[in-house]
Amino acid sequence: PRESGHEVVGYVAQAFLGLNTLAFVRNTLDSQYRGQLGPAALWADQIKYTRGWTWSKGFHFVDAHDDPLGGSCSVSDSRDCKGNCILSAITNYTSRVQDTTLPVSEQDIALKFLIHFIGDIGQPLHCEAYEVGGNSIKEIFDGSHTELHAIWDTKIPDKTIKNSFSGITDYADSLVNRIKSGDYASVAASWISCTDPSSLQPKLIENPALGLDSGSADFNHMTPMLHSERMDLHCPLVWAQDSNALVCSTVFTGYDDSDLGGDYYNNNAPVVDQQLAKSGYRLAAWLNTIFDGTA
Ligand code: DCM
Ligand code: DCM
Ligand code: ZN
Repeated sequence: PRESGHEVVGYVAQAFLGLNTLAFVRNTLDSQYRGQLGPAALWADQIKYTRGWTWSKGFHFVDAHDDPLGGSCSVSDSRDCKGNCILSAITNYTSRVQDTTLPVSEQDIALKFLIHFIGDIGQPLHCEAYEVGGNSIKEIFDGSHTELHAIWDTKIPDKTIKNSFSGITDYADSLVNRIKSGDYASVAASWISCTDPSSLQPKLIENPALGLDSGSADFNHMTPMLHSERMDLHCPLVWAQDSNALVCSTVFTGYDDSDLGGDYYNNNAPVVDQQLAKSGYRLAAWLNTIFDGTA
């Protein structure tokens, strides 16, 4: 299924791109996307089960081994990101997107991964190990059988769009307005308080596994790529901790056997609005810091 949330994040970010960032996006992003981060945000899900790309599946989340039902939420890179996860993936693609020694096609891949992962890291259940990030928790939402993870990824944003907006871009526009001059205006600066990708760069290592292009026969045989202790995971870790805290404060609060399309939706739709707005604003600030030298 199409992931409207990812597209929303891309469209929100688009509204805040600086001139040099926009020029980079237009010159680098696959021409089919016409310079639009929204549609390009879907690419990482579209390819992840296809031949040659399955190594990227584990980059979409970090399995935080905390205890949300016991009321204790936390993310630790040493405990939860052994090998690879969304933290090391964001760090790695942050380096690659700005590595001009790489072919443009590789910078394009890095950009498309970043657009997607900065969306995923804002989803609380992408920063939680419990029940495979909620994928194993069966639920009913508006009469349909689904899982808690999918409710957060898809059902809640889709219902919001259906209830209140004419479509994905209309929803994104409303979030942009809330950031610029609405209820998010006073908090948006705090969403991007960790936005210095340059601090990551010097610590990055060459990455033979991800240097391969998608036509390479070795693509399915990647050696574990990154060692988190050799990288500065700082901002991605801060973002994951921010999302993971919501697992304790709201995802498993007021959650029962009833249809989650009712009170649970009403309680959590504002959280999803905020996380999509936040991820879009962060994505723009992250790219602007790289390509415009200012958030
Ligand atoms: N997905 C896809 N193509 C597939 C399988 C799944 O696009 N062959 C999408 C649908 C899921 C989504 O991946 O809802 C989950 O990805 P994530 O939440 O990491 O964005
Ligand atoms: N996912 C997650 N945590 C995991 C495993 C998967 O957050 N431990 C996410 C990735 C996709 C969705 O759940 O968004 C479905 O995963 P998959 O397509 O790998 O079944
Ligand atoms: Zn994903």
